[in-house]
Amino acid sequence: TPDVLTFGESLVSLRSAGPLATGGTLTTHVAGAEANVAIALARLGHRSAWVGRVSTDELGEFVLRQLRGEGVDTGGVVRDAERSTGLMFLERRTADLTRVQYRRAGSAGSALTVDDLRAPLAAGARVLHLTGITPALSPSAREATAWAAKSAGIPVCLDVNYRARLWSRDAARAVLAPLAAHASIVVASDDELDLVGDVDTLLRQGADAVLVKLGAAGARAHTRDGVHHAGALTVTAVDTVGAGDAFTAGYLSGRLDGLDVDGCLRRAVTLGAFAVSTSGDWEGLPRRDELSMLDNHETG
Ligand code: KDG
Repeated sequence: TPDVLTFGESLVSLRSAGPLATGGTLTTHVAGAEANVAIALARLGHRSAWVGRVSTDELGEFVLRQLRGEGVDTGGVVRDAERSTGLMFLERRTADLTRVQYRRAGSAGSALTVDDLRAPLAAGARVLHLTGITPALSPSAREATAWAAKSAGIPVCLDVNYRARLWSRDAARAVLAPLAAHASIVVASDDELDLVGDVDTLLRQGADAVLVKLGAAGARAHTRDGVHHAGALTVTAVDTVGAGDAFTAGYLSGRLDGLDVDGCLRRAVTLGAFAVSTSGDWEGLPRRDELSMLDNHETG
């Protein structure tokens, strides 16, 4: 059984080196917040499994090959012959600013159902990781996410991951706050916290840790024993996409290794630093023997 089971939508990400409107070469990548977490964990030597729907064509094959190539278990993936794999265009607009467009409405990934998750959940894992992106994709994906959070029977990690292009803050709040009540670990950036309620309520509802990402100021972990803080490592930011996923994977990795909260936070900000200082959602993430590469970078 995997250490971490996660599910959601994986997309084919087409990246341009400059503004999309001026054309040029696109490079092909796999994206998706949950896939990013699964890959980050596998790089560190943990067993991770990703479940979701992908098309039966070459794009679906590409997603699966990439995940498998990174050592992610894809045994539970459903091939959907009716629908196409969702696309994401990512343009580099300025040296350190990227912009995203989706072509994912009606995609295979958005057609996820409760039935897709039954067997993988029954097989078990140490942690179930889910994000607030999946319930924004369709009514059936929303139902699947709520069902999984409720019936997991294992600790649940929820990364809020609010995506303004998918739904409004009010719509997100109505779905994500009840979801967070089932989570042992809640991850949010400071501007997302109001979508899942306040820290005290989350801790009272049973969360062990509420992680608040503060960007260049690092991150805080609120626990029943108090507040812990870790500064961000000072690195040159080239691409922040995927940094939150790397952060979450770092924290989960620390938990799986039995580290204390400070150790988990330290690993989380380290993975975040790898993600922002390399290009791609996950391509630049470290293997376990590379974790100490940034140790001489100061925390800000
Ligand atoms: O966290 C990075 C993700 O935003 C990206 O990989 C695509 O999952 C994605 C999404 O829905 O935005």
